[in-house]
Amino acid sequence: MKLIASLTSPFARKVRIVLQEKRIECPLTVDIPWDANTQVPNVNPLGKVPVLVLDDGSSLYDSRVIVDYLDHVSPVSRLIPSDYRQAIQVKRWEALADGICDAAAAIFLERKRPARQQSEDWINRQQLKMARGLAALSEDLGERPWCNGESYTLADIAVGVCLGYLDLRFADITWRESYANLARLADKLAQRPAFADTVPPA
Ligand SMILES: N[C@@H](CCC(=O)N[C@@H](CS)C(=O)NCC(=O)O)C(=O)O
Repeated sequence: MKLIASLTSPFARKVRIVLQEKRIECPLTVDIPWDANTQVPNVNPLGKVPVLVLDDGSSLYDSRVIVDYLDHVSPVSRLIPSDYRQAIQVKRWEALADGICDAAAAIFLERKRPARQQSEDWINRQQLKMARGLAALSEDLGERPWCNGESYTLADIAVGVCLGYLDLRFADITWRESYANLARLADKLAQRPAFADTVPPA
């Protein structure tokens, strides 16, 4: 098994954290899907990372499928509850956090285009998704210690990775000032070796 990922992708970081939390050994191949010589389309027709290449040569994508797979192949540190309703709640948190990352990545890419090709309407639309998404994360977390239930789950990983991606790409978004509860969660998660070891390079 090997993971193909870029070091800045929040989706790939989510998978890398899950691998570490579950003590699954898996070599990492760094491949940036925007590079001219990328090999990613050979293993994922969508040309996106992360991709998990299994021992039989088949590939798994996207990150949500991969983390689901990893949580089921090893019983160590279950990150998705076995109860179906609880599992769906965790997956909903993940969908929200990933969706904020999608909007953030869309803005990041749009801003890399030549100025005259950029659409402010498009950027505004993505900014609204991010703003509403952050407000929903904070509202749903409330004063509880973890996103779902009484323990650390994939929901916390997805939210922590999302907040880390905002810090990487949007230092001007002062989410810590607006949402003290998210800041508390992020600080707690940052103490975990799996988070500390996967901080994206600046
Ligand atoms: N829903 C996907 C999103 C993956 C994704 O957007 N990855 C980005 C890097 S952060 C990528 O590979 N982009 C290349 C492209 O869109 O062509 C997942 O969860 O894995």
